[in-house]
Amino acid sequence: MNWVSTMGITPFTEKVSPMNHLILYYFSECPYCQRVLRFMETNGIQGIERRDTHANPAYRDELIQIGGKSQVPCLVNNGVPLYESLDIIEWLKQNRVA
Ligand SMILES: N[C@@H](CCC(=O)N[C@@H](CS)C(=O)NCC(=O)O)C(=O)O
Repeated sequence: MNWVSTMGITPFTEKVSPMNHLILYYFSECPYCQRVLRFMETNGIQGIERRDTHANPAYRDELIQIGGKSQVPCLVNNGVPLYESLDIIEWLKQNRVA
């Protein structure tokens, strides 16, 4: 237990805690997805599964099931969807220990 966990924030360490199953739905031509992917790359964020909704239409269907729409990027945290690239980046900043 540390200050991060007492605040209910799950830190990104080298590997995201197995408590959090994080999936980023995206497709590579999408500039908003590129924004999120670039942020992840620049900040060395690993441990987020990537599901390309153009390469695999089943992932698109899955995203619609989870979040009600096919918009990407969408970060799904333990089944809870978060849309909007800037909100995703903000969430990543808030939940990451530098
Ligand atoms: N404001 C959103 C825009 C996201 C967006 O417009 N994504 C497009 C792809 S670039 C999209 O998902 N369109 C609907 C679709 O493809 O089903 C963000 O910043 O994430």
